[in-house]
Amino acid sequence: MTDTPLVRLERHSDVGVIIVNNPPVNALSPGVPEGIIACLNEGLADPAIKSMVLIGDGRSFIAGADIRNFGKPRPPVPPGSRSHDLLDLSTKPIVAAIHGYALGGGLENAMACNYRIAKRSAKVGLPEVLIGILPGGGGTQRLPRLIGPKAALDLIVSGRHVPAAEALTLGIIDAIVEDDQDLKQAAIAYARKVADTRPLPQVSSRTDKLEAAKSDPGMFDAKRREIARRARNQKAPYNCILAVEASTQLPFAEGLQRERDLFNELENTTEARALRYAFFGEREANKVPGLDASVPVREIASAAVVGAGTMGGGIAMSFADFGIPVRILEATQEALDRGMQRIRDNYATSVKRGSLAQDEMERRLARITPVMSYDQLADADAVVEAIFEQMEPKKAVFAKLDAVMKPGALMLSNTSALNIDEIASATNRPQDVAGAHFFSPANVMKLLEVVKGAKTSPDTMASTMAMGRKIGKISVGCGNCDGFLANRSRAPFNSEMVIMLEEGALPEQIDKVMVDFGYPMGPFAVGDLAGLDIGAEGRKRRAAADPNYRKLPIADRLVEMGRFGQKTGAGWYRYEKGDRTPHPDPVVAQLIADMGRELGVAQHSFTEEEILRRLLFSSVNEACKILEEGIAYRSSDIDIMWLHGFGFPRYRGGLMFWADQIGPKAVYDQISVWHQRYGNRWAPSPYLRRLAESGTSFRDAKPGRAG
Ligand code: 3H9
Repeated sequence: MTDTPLVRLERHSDVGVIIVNNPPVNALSPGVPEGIIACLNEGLADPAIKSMVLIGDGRSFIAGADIRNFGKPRPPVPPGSRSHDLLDLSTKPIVAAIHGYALGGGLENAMACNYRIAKRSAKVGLPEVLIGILPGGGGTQRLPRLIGPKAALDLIVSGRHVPAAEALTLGIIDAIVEDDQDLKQAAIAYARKVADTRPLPQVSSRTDKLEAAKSDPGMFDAKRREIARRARNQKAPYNCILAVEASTQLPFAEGLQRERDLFNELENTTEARALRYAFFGEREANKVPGLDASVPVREIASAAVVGAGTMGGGIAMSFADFGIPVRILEATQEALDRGMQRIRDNYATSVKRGSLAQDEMERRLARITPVMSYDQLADADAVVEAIFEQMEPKKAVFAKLDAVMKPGALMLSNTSALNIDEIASATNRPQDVAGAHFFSPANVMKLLEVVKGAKTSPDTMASTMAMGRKIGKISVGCGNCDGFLANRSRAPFNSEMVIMLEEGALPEQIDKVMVDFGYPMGPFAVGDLAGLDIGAEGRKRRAAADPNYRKLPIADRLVEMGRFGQKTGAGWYRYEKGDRTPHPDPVVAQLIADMGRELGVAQHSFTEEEILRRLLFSSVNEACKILEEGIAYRSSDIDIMWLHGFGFPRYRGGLMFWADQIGPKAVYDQISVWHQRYGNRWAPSPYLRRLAESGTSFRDAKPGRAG
């Protein structure tokens, strides 16, 4: 018997069923490929077994290689002896039976089988590029043979998950099993049906689909051009293209070797390490210290939103998009109508773009009920306040909600900066109050910052985190302070970009550095998109609260001039009517030069590195203060917020991962120099100093004063 706890062979008379059992997702951890090979050999050696099935226990087929093992030394596996090589050589037919996910190495093993069947709800894909590598188990050579190089290129370079129905059309799978049918029984029946088929269909020996590449030799260069902007600074997408290209040029065995070489170039790049870190950081963010599985999570089956502005509307759409009925409240009929119209327009745009079907739009809209009285919100399981960012009106809303909401309702504020404890003080149930900070546009952006007030109960926190996940968000928890984790860590960046203008930099120069770094847009262009008047409000509030607050006179002057950004046709840039392209504006250049003189600031020229570091180090320093205060639970939470809230390039891991590549000591030394030169705003955080002295990375540092 070759059974191990990870893989076992079951005999169903003449069919051998190889079952992988490595919860939670049947990753190919050490022992799993070996177990598959052992069971395969046992099945081949047993004359009673005529055909075989490869299937997964639990919720998935096989979700791929065990990502935790990348970047660590592994014993070399000689060519030709991996599980996919041996499945490929089987003399008895093997049927891969897929449910849940067949991803990466999972699909690669399935493609080495002779047949593939999948449940209708299953998904398949080769998502390796999303963790900075390429399919290294034959996927780049088998998929082009199975579905043609062009379709394979599309799947491997995007890494997208393909639903079973599309997989059938493409030819990745041979049949679909309906979800109410028993997959194992269906696979056994299939295996019995094909038991005598010879020659066995073998993907590796197919060449018919490769012909397509001969008639379209330009497809690889076209793909390189297509991804040029999106994949800038990255290597994995280009190696994926080279590997698929090799499948059209080399015999199968040589193609496998080329795939291996291209894979080896990637495994330890900073890009791959950053993407693996982001993958695990997203899952780690779910875990709030002190909240374990014993904390009860309240079921959110209905929701309410107060305020039908841009944020409120987007939040209502987030609930409706995930099947949760939601009421949305406004004070006047006119505001309510305007809000509902904006929601309708947003959905209509998606329909026009082809990303949403008309009937689905109608279903989602039907889940959103406009109301004008607080009583109509009373029975919702969760309510999110999303009115404008001022304390007193927010407290008034919470007092009204306190009077009507049913006991146990989650009472959430979408504030991006205001004190949750003060908001909660307007109610008699501060234990039910938490921050639920959505990012704009709320129905699109994945981040939900969940803020714990002093009195927020563990189950309110756990339930709000779970609510976020239920509506497709990445929930990240944090403590309460002005700006919380996201906006507080970002604020110094926002100041520094304008302060550099006082010293002679131009918005377009700074934007270019950040776009080259990997941001989709430069920070000044983003400011114009969001509206410059919003930042001006926040600055007024901070200046009133803090006498040492560093003012930003250039930004304030711009707002005084009525330049609010795209919506007024001018901001940091000028805009042609009906066009969102930012054009550098001589009026702004003149304003910057005049203000620099007026303020008496010495002018100098900037290197790209100085711009990048001035912006990001200022935020790293603030993030260290946040970690020291225990507002952030771990440094990777800051990174996940920057990835999903601020467009930080994922392949750089996030603010703190990026800073770790430079090293806390080098960051500290530079900040100390700027502290001398620019004064207090650059005072280095003691936490950062301790890391620099002890040689501890941000990643390994513990939050809190001991960090
Ligand atoms: C590859 O295959 C390379 C090959 O070409 C061969 C090269 C030689 N490894 O996401 P969830 C953990 S590269 C290790 O919350 P869901 C995850 O961390 C791989 N761990 O569930 C979490 O742990 P915890 C290509 C993994 O239902 C738990 O499982 N494959 C792996 O929302 C549950 O995960 C991929 O890139 C893994 N491969 O989503 C697929 N996968 O509970 C990566 C998951 O401790 N995985 N875990 O936090 C996914 O995309 C999603 O996990 C999946 C399920 C869609 C499968």
